[in-house]
Amino acid sequence: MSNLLILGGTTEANALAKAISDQGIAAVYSYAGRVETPRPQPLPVRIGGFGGPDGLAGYIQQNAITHVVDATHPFAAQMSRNAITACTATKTPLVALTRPEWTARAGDRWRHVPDIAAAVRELSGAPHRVFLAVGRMHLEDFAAQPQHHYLLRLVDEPSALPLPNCDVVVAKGPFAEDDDRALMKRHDIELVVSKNAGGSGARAKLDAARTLGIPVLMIDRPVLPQRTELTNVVQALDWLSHSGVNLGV
Ligand code: 3Y8
Ligand code: NAP
Repeated sequence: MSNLLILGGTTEANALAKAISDQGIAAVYSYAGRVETPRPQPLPVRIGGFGGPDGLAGYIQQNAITHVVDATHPFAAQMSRNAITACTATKTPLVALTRPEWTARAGDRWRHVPDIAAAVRELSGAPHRVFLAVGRMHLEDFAAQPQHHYLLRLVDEPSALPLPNCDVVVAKGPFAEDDDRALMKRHDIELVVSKNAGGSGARAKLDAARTLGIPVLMIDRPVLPQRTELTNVVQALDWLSHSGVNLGV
């Protein structure tokens, strides 16, 4: 009898959860608990860390988890590393459901940096109006460059902000290009800072930047250990079926 653990928090994880639920397969959807009201799921949900790789291994054993699908975000590197460690230790089949990196197209004005620290260094120099669309967790890093006027987009209303000169938009994606274009024009944005998240939910700002001729500082993904990676739900269902999961219909 199979019992899946989906490490979630992305558009792809949500699409997989619906497919798994529709197939009547036993599964649990896991959130870290980063935001106040995470999207409801058609599966049982658990919220919160596992307590490192050993905690995850214990969870797998105590809950008779038979397969793990790591459908977390490409920047959720620690969770992905822990999943590899725990699934190796417990001999549990693991697959990653991720999305291809975004690549620049004609008209894009991208400058790549290897990580968030390098993006912060790139922001030294004269003040600009910067759309800092990388969420909340790394805002403190950008306090090293307080000279800019920042537009921040956050999932929840912030309690305190480490940046003296900023406007805040509270919004949860997926986002649309027209809305992001209007937002960037309204705030007279001169530079966009973005993670190379991939997928459709966060790319609106890049399409808007191209249309408006605004440069983008693109933060490359953290490097992860080797694992099987799939990029759509059909592939994930096929992998599950070949890993012994009886797909209902
Ligand atoms: C808690 C669970 C769906 C899935 C929604 C995707 C798309 C919209 C775009 C911008 C970029 C950012 C951020 C972003 C997007 C999807 C997807 C995606 C980027 C939710 C969610 C959780 C989180 C956590 C949150 C982080 C933050 C990052 C905001 C749910 C809404 C910036 C990533 O306040 C915080 O602590 C926020 C933390 C991790 C990155 C950061 O460093 O702050 N995501 N986002 C998950 C958990 O608890 O396990 O409510 O649905 C999910 C989604 N956010 O179709 O509904 O799949 O990528 N999420 C980035 O790309 O840089 C916003 O504003 O342009
Ligand atoms: P992270 O830095 O890789 O993980 C840090 C710790 O958070 C993990 O070691 C684990 O704690 C816990 N954790 C992370 N994801 C979890 C999950 N799905 N279920 C249970 N525990 C989880 O992760 P992150 O970047 O903070 O991402 C957190 C969540 O937000 C993930 O669900 C991710 O998919 C989603 N998300 C992240 C981004 C982003 O930009 N980072 C963007 C969109 C969505 P323990 O060690 O205690 O087990």
